[in-house]
Amino acid sequence: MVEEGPSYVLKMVALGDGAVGKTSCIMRYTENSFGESYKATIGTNIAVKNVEIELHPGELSRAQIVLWDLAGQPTYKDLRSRYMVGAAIAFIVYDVTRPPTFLNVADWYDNFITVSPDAVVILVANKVDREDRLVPQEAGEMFSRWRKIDYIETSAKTGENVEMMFTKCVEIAIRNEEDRLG
Ligand code: G3D
Ligand code: MG
Repeated sequence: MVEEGPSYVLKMVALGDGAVGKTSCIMRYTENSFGESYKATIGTNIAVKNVEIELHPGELSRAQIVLWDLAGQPTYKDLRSRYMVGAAIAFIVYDVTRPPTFLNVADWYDNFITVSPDAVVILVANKVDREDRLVPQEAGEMFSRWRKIDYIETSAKTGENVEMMFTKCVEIAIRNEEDRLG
């Protein structure tokens, strides 16, 4: 028997430079699609995903993940206050074919952690399906060890690791909520 456990609403924000694949990861996760037209929308997009996770044997925790995604080429200034405030989770994406997007990860991280110091953060190396990769795995792992955050390699195109990335941080965020609420 699996019992009804507690339910949570978790805000999750997408961070990272323009065109790294933030929207594509969200589309892959919420609709299992790639290259659809949602990304033409202007402003902040909100997508919702309901998940059920068996964190403790025999008890299902439910969570509604509210995903915030800025359209266009975000700058740090766009990401002040309202966008990042109250986020339980952030995923910071870079494009492994474009080193400058990796070099900006530290700024994205610092900006976010100032606003939401207790949030779960995961670093996402996206577009690993591409043959013209330039940022090696070691670079992402270095950042991950330095800041003590998780690191994962994804392809929104093939779907590789995308679901796992979301599930992983949602699980950690739910555990944090549980600890916080006692
Ligand atoms: P953003 O939301 O971070 O700005 P998008 O990025 O999700 O809009 O993606 C930017 C471009 O990268 C899109 O191409 C998209 O199809 C492509 N892309 C995203 N993720 C991947 C991936 O994992 N692999 C590959 N090969 N391409 C990816 P266009 O051509 O539409 O600009
Ligand atoms: Mg986008």
